[in-house]
Amino acid sequence: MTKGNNYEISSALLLRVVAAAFLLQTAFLARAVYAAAPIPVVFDTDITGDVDDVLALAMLHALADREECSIEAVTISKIHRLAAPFVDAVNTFYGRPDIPIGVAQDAQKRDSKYLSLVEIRDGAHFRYPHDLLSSDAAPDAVSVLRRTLAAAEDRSVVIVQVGLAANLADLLESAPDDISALNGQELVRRKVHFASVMAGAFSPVRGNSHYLEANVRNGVAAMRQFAERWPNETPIVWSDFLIGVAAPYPRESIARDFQYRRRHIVREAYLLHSGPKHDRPTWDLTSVLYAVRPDENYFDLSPRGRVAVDHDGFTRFTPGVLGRDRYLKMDRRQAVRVVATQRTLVSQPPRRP
Ligand SMILES: [Ca+2]
Repeated sequence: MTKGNNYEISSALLLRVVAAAFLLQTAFLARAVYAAAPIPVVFDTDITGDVDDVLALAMLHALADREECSIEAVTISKIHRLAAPFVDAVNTFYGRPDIPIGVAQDAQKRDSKYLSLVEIRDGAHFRYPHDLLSSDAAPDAVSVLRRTLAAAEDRSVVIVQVGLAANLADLLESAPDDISALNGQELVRRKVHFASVMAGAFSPVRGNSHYLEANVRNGVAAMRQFAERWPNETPIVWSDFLIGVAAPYPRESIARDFQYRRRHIVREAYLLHSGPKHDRPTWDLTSVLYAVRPDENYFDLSPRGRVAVDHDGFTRFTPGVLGRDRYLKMDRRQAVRVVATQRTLVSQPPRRP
Protein backbone atom coordinates (compact mmCIF):
# COMPACT_ATOMS: atom_id res chain seq x y z
CA MET A 1 0.00 0.00 0.00
CA THR A 2 2.72 2.40 1.03
CA LYS A 3 4.78 1.61 -2.05
CA GLY A 4 1.70 2.00 -4.18
CA ASN A 5 0.98 5.40 -2.63
CA ASN A 6 4.57 6.49 -3.13
CA TYR A 7 4.35 5.39 -6.71
CA GLU A 8 1.11 7.31 -7.18
CA ILE A 9 2.57 10.41 -5.56
CA SER A 10 5.72 10.27 -7.61
CA SER A 11 3.87 9.70 -10.86
CA ALA A 12 1.57 12.63 -10.02
CA LEU A 13 4.65 14.69 -9.27
CA LEU A 14 6.27 13.62 -12.50
CA LEU A 15 3.14 14.63 -14.38
CA ARG A 16 3.24 18.06 -12.76
CA VAL A 17 6.92 18.48 -13.55
CA VAL A 18 6.30 17.51 -17.18
CA ALA A 19 3.32 19.86 -17.36
CA ALA A 20 5.34 22.71 -15.83
CA ALA A 21 8.19 22.10 -18.28
CA PHE A 22 5.73 22.06 -21.15
CA LEU A 23 4.18 25.34 -20.02
CA LEU A 24 7.61 26.91 -19.59
CA GLN A 25 8.64 25.81 -23.03
CA THR A 26 5.38 27.10 -24.51
CA ALA A 27 5.84 30.40 -22.73
CA PHE A 28 9.40 30.60 -24.00
CA LEU A 29 8.35 29.83 -27.57
CA ALA A 30 5.49 32.33 -27.39
CA ARG A 31 7.91 34.91 -26.05
CA ALA A 32 10.38 34.10 -28.79
CA VAL A 33 7.66 34.54 -31.40
CA TYR A 34 6.11 37.69 -29.99
CA ALA A 35 9.40 39.29 -29.00
CA ALA A 36 10.58 39.44 -32.61
CA ALA A 37 10.88 43.12 -33.38
CA PRO A 38 8.80 44.48 -36.26
CA ILE A 39 10.82 44.66 -39.49
CA PRO A 40 11.30 48.28 -40.59
CA VAL A 41 10.07 48.51 -44.19
CA VAL A 42 10.32 51.20 -46.85
CA PHE A 43 7.71 50.78 -49.58
CA ASP A 44 8.79 52.19 -52.94
CA THR A 45 5.82 52.05 -55.29
CA ASP A 46 4.63 53.31 -58.68
CA ILE A 47 1.04 53.43 -57.41
CA THR A 48 -0.84 54.95 -60.38
CA GLY A 49 -1.34 52.48 -63.20
CA ASP A 50 -1.91 49.05 -61.73
CA VAL A 51 -3.90 48.24 -58.62
CA ASP A 52 -1.59 45.61 -57.16
CA ASP A 53 0.34 48.44 -55.52
CA VAL A 54 -2.81 49.33 -53.56
CA LEU A 55 -3.32 45.74 -52.42
CA ALA A 56 0.38 45.52 -51.49
CA LEU A 57 0.16 48.69 -49.38
CA ALA A 58 -2.98 47.37 -47.64
CA MET A 59 -1.12 44.14 -46.93
CA LEU A 60 1.79 46.05 -45.39
CA HIS A 61 -0.65 47.83 -43.07
CA ALA A 62 -2.15 44.48 -42.03
CA LEU A 63 1.34 43.16 -41.28
CA ALA A 64 2.07 46.36 -39.33
CA ASP A 65 -1.17 45.87 -37.37
CA ARG A 66 0.17 42.41 -36.48
CA GLU A 67 3.43 44.05 -35.39
CA GLU A 68 5.38 42.04 -37.94
CA CYS A 69 6.65 45.19 -39.64
CA SER A 70 6.69 48.95 -39.30
CA ILE A 71 6.14 51.16 -42.34
CA GLU A 72 8.96 53.70 -42.12
CA ALA A 73 8.26 55.56 -45.37
CA VAL A 74 6.48 55.29 -48.71
CA THR A 75 8.22 56.64 -51.79
CA ILE A 76 6.53 56.97 -55.17
CA SER A 77 8.35 56.26 -58.43
CA LYS A 78 5.92 57.67 -61.00
CA ILE A 79 4.70 61.18 -61.57
CA HIS A 80 1.02 61.83 -60.86
CA ARG A 81 -0.52 64.76 -58.97
CA LEU A 82 -2.74 62.43 -56.91
CA ALA A 83 -0.32 59.57 -56.19
CA ALA A 84 0.97 61.00 -52.89
CA PRO A 85 -2.52 62.09 -51.71
CA PHE A 86 -3.79 58.57 -52.49
CA VAL A 87 -1.01 56.94 -50.45
CA ASP A 88 -1.76 59.39 -47.63
CA ALA A 89 -5.46 58.42 -47.83
CA VAL A 90 -4.66 54.69 -47.61
CA ASN A 91 -2.29 55.30 -44.71
CA THR A 92 -4.96 57.38 -42.97
CA PHE A 93 -7.60 54.69 -43.65
CA TYR A 94 -5.37 52.21 -41.80
CA GLY A 95 -4.73 54.60 -38.91
CA ARG A 96 -1.22 55.74 -39.87
CA PRO A 97 -1.70 59.26 -41.25
CA ASP A 98 1.84 60.45 -40.54
CA ILE A 99 4.03 58.00 -42.45
CA PRO A 100 6.58 60.05 -44.45
CA ILE A 101 5.78 60.12 -48.18
CA GLY A 102 8.27 61.11 -50.87
CA VAL A 103 7.89 61.48 -54.63
CA ALA A 104 10.20 60.96 -57.60
CA GLN A 105 11.53 64.09 -59.25
CA ASP A 106 12.11 62.53 -62.64
CA ALA A 107 10.13 59.49 -63.75
CA GLN A 108 7.44 58.31 -66.11
CA LYS A 109 4.09 60.14 -65.99
CA ARG A 110 1.15 57.82 -65.89
CA ASP A 111 -2.66 58.03 -65.98
CA SER A 112 -4.67 56.26 -63.33
CA LYS A 113 -8.10 54.68 -63.15
CA TYR A 114 -8.37 54.93 -59.37
CA LEU A 115 -6.28 57.75 -57.89
CA SER A 116 -9.19 60.19 -58.36
CA LEU A 117 -10.94 58.36 -55.50
CA VAL A 118 -9.09 60.72 -53.16
CA GLU A 119 -10.89 63.74 -54.60
CA ILE A 120 -14.39 62.39 -54.00
CA ARG A 121 -16.29 64.22 -51.29
CA ASP A 122 -19.33 62.89 -49.49
CA GLY A 123 -20.92 66.14 -48.35
CA ALA A 124 -18.32 68.50 -46.94
CA HIS A 125 -15.67 65.85 -46.29
CA PHE A 126 -13.35 63.70 -48.33
CA ARG A 127 -14.70 60.17 -48.57
CA TYR A 128 -11.15 59.04 -47.76
CA PRO A 129 -9.59 61.65 -45.46
CA HIS A 130 -6.03 62.81 -46.11
CA ASP A 131 -4.13 66.02 -45.59
CA LEU A 132 -1.54 65.77 -48.37
CA LEU A 133 -3.46 67.39 -51.21
CA SER A 134 -1.00 67.15 -54.09
CA SER A 135 2.14 65.19 -54.92
CA ASP A 136 3.77 68.59 -55.51
CA ALA A 137 3.49 69.24 -51.77
CA ALA A 138 5.43 66.08 -50.86
CA PRO A 139 9.21 66.07 -50.32
CA ASP A 140 11.46 64.42 -52.87
CA ALA A 141 11.88 60.66 -52.50
CA VAL A 142 15.67 60.68 -52.18
CA SER A 143 15.66 62.96 -49.14
CA VAL A 144 12.91 60.82 -47.54
CA LEU A 145 14.94 57.67 -48.23
CA ARG A 146 18.16 59.23 -46.92
CA ARG A 147 16.45 60.51 -43.76
CA THR A 148 14.77 57.14 -43.11
CA LEU A 149 17.97 55.15 -43.61
CA ALA A 150 20.10 57.57 -41.59
CA ALA A 151 17.78 57.17 -38.60
CA ALA A 152 17.62 53.35 -38.80
CA GLU A 153 19.62 50.69 -37.00
CA ASP A 154 22.45 49.19 -39.04
CA ARG A 155 21.39 46.46 -41.50
CA SER A 156 17.78 46.65 -40.37
CA VAL A 157 15.69 48.14 -43.18
CA VAL A 158 14.00 46.06 -45.85
CA ILE A 159 13.30 48.10 -48.98
CA VAL A 160 10.38 46.84 -51.06
CA GLN A 161 10.60 48.20 -54.60
CA VAL A 162 7.53 47.39 -56.67
CA GLY A 163 7.70 49.88 -59.51
CA LEU A 164 10.32 51.71 -61.51
CA ALA A 165 13.81 51.95 -60.03
CA ALA A 166 13.82 55.75 -60.35
CA ASN A 167 14.09 56.47 -56.62
CA LEU A 168 16.59 53.79 -55.65
CA ALA A 169 18.78 54.67 -58.65
CA ASP A 170 18.77 58.32 -57.52
CA LEU A 171 19.44 57.27 -53.91
CA LEU A 172 22.53 55.33 -55.03
CA GLU A 173 23.77 58.45 -56.84
CA SER A 174 23.17 60.75 -53.88
CA ALA A 175 26.07 62.60 -52.27
CA PRO A 176 26.64 63.24 -48.55
CA ASP A 177 24.47 66.10 -47.31
CA ASP A 178 23.16 67.60 -44.08
CA ILE A 179 21.02 64.47 -43.52
CA SER A 180 23.96 62.04 -43.57
CA ALA A 181 27.70 62.13 -44.08
CA LEU A 182 27.38 58.89 -46.09
CA ASN A 183 26.71 58.79 -49.81
CA GLY A 184 23.78 56.75 -51.12
CA GLN A 185 25.71 53.53 -51.70
CA GLU A 186 27.28 53.72 -48.25
CA LEU A 187 23.92 54.37 -46.63
CA VAL A 188 22.41 51.30 -48.32
CA ARG A 189 25.40 49.15 -47.39
CA ARG A 190 25.24 50.30 -43.77
CA LYS A 191 21.48 50.37 -43.13
CA VAL A 192 19.67 48.02 -45.50
CA HIS A 193 19.13 44.38 -44.62
CA PHE A 194 17.96 43.42 -48.12
CA ALA A 195 15.81 44.61 -51.01
CA SER A 196 12.68 42.79 -52.13
CA VAL A 197 12.05 43.81 -55.72
CA MET A 198 9.23 43.11 -58.18
CA ALA A 199 10.80 43.29 -61.63
CA GLY A 200 12.10 41.21 -64.49
CA ALA A 201 11.48 37.82 -66.03
CA PHE A 202 13.86 34.96 -65.33
CA SER A 203 12.09 32.23 -67.27
CA PRO A 204 10.09 32.24 -70.51
CA VAL A 205 6.74 34.04 -70.42
CA ARG A 206 4.14 32.30 -72.65
CA GLY A 207 6.97 30.86 -74.74
CA ASN A 208 8.82 34.15 -74.98
CA SER A 209 12.32 33.74 -73.56
CA HIS A 210 13.08 37.45 -74.04
CA TYR A 211 10.12 38.95 -72.19
CA LEU A 212 10.52 42.62 -71.24
CA GLU A 213 8.79 43.18 -67.91
CA ALA A 214 7.08 46.57 -67.41
CA ASN A 215 8.90 47.82 -64.28
CA VAL A 216 12.14 47.47 -66.22
CA ARG A 217 10.87 48.42 -69.69
CA ASN A 218 9.29 51.67 -68.46
CA GLY A 219 12.52 52.88 -66.88
CA VAL A 220 15.44 50.89 -68.29
CA ALA A 221 18.18 53.38 -67.42
CA ALA A 222 17.10 53.55 -63.78
CA MET A 223 16.82 49.75 -63.41
CA ARG A 224 20.26 49.32 -65.02
CA GLN A 225 21.71 51.84 -62.60
CA PHE A 226 19.99 50.13 -59.66
CA ALA A 227 21.28 46.67 -60.64
CA GLU A 228 24.80 47.96 -61.31
CA ARG A 229 25.32 50.25 -58.33
CA TRP A 230 23.47 48.44 -55.51
CA PRO A 231 26.14 47.20 -53.08
CA ASN A 232 27.35 43.62 -53.52
CA GLU A 233 27.03 43.00 -49.78
CA THR A 234 23.30 43.81 -49.67
CA PRO A 235 21.09 41.02 -51.06
CA ILE A 236 18.36 41.61 -53.60
CA VAL A 237 15.51 39.11 -53.96
CA TRP A 238 13.59 39.51 -57.22
CA SER A 239 9.97 38.51 -57.74
CA ASP A 240 9.64 38.17 -61.48
CA PHE A 241 6.62 38.59 -63.75
CA LEU A 242 5.54 34.96 -63.52
CA ILE A 243 5.29 34.76 -59.71
CA GLY A 244 2.48 37.30 -59.40
CA VAL A 245 0.70 35.79 -62.40
CA ALA A 246 0.73 32.37 -60.72
CA ALA A 247 -0.91 33.74 -57.55
CA PRO A 248 -3.84 35.86 -58.76
CA TYR A 249 -5.98 37.80 -56.28
CA PRO A 250 -9.42 36.10 -56.08
CA ARG A 251 -12.35 38.22 -57.26
CA GLU A 252 -14.48 36.55 -54.55
CA SER A 253 -12.45 38.40 -51.97
CA ILE A 254 -13.34 41.76 -53.52
CA ALA A 255 -17.02 40.73 -53.57
CA ARG A 256 -17.16 39.49 -49.98
CA ASP A 257 -14.26 40.34 -47.69
CA PHE A 258 -14.41 44.14 -47.49
CA GLN A 259 -17.98 44.61 -46.33
CA TYR A 260 -16.87 45.53 -42.83
CA ARG A 261 -16.80 49.10 -44.21
CA ARG A 262 -19.51 50.58 -46.40
CA ARG A 263 -16.83 52.46 -48.34
CA HIS A 264 -13.46 50.73 -48.68
CA ILE A 265 -10.61 52.41 -50.54
CA VAL A 266 -8.98 49.11 -51.52
CA ARG A 267 -12.18 47.55 -52.83
CA GLU A 268 -13.15 50.70 -54.73
CA ALA A 269 -9.70 51.03 -56.30
CA TYR A 270 -9.75 47.37 -57.37
CA LEU A 271 -13.17 47.69 -58.96
CA LEU A 272 -12.22 50.89 -60.82
CA HIS A 273 -9.07 49.25 -62.17
CA SER A 274 -9.97 45.61 -62.79
CA GLY A 275 -13.76 45.36 -62.41
CA PRO A 276 -15.57 42.61 -60.49
CA LYS A 277 -14.76 39.75 -62.88
CA HIS A 278 -10.99 39.69 -62.89
CA ASP A 279 -8.42 37.94 -60.71
CA ARG A 280 -5.57 40.44 -60.78
CA PRO A 281 -2.01 39.06 -60.64
CA THR A 282 -0.36 39.88 -57.32
CA TRP A 283 3.07 40.99 -58.55
CA ASP A 284 3.73 43.61 -55.85
CA LEU A 285 2.10 41.62 -53.05
CA THR A 286 4.58 38.78 -53.46
CA SER A 287 7.49 41.16 -52.83
CA VAL A 288 5.78 42.42 -49.66
CA LEU A 289 5.07 38.88 -48.47
CA TYR A 290 8.68 37.81 -48.94
CA ALA A 291 10.02 41.04 -47.40
CA VAL A 292 8.18 40.61 -44.10
CA ARG A 293 8.03 36.81 -43.90
CA PRO A 294 11.19 35.57 -45.62
CA ASP A 295 11.41 32.38 -43.56
CA GLU A 296 7.86 31.06 -43.99
CA ASN A 297 8.58 28.99 -47.12
CA TYR A 298 5.91 30.70 -49.18
CA PHE A 299 8.58 30.65 -51.89
CA ASP A 300 11.80 28.90 -52.73
CA LEU A 301 14.87 30.87 -53.74
CA SER A 302 17.01 30.43 -56.82
CA PRO A 303 20.73 29.82 -56.31
CA ARG A 304 22.83 32.96 -55.87
CA GLY A 305 23.85 34.92 -58.92
CA ARG A 306 23.85 38.33 -60.50
CA VAL A 307 21.09 40.15 -62.35
CA ALA A 308 22.14 42.44 -65.18
CA VAL A 309 19.72 44.63 -67.11
CA ASP A 310 20.28 44.83 -70.88
CA HIS A 311 19.76 48.06 -72.83
CA ASP A 312 16.39 46.84 -74.11
CA GLY A 313 15.19 46.05 -70.56
CA PHE A 314 15.79 42.31 -70.54
CA THR A 315 16.86 40.98 -67.14
CA ARG A 316 19.68 38.49 -67.36
CA PHE A 317 20.50 36.20 -64.41
CA THR A 318 23.97 34.64 -64.23
CA PRO A 319 24.49 32.07 -61.44
CA GLY A 320 27.49 32.55 -59.16
CA VAL A 321 28.04 31.36 -55.59
CA LEU A 322 29.02 34.80 -54.32
CA GLY A 323 26.25 36.58 -56.17
CA ARG A 324 24.16 39.30 -54.56
CA ASP A 325 20.90 38.33 -56.27
CA ARG A 326 18.34 35.59 -56.03
CA TYR A 327 14.86 35.30 -57.42
CA LEU A 328 11.67 33.77 -56.05
CA LYS A 329 10.40 30.39 -57.18
CA MET A 330 6.98 29.01 -56.33
CA ASP A 331 5.42 25.62 -57.04
CA ARG A 332 1.67 24.99 -57.29
CA ARG A 333 1.27 23.97 -53.67
CA GLN A 334 3.07 27.07 -52.50
CA ALA A 335 0.92 29.19 -54.81
CA VAL A 336 -2.27 27.97 -53.09
CA ARG A 337 -0.87 29.08 -49.74
CA VAL A 338 0.37 32.41 -51.10
CA VAL A 339 -3.06 33.20 -52.58
CA ALA A 340 -4.82 32.39 -49.31
CA THR A 341 -2.33 34.31 -47.16
CA GLN A 342 -2.39 37.39 -49.35
CA ARG A 343 -6.20 37.38 -49.36
CA THR A 344 -6.31 37.12 -45.56
CA LEU A 345 -3.86 39.97 -45.10
CA VAL A 346 -5.20 42.37 -47.74
CA SER A 347 -8.75 42.05 -46.42
CA GLN A 348 -7.83 42.20 -42.73
CA PRO A 349 -9.80 45.03 -41.07
CA PRO A 350 -7.65 47.90 -39.77
CA ARG A 351 -6.78 47.58 -36.09
CA ARG A 352 -6.92 51.34 -35.67
CA PRO A 353 -10.11 52.50 -37.38
CA1 LIG B 1 3.74 48.46 -59.05
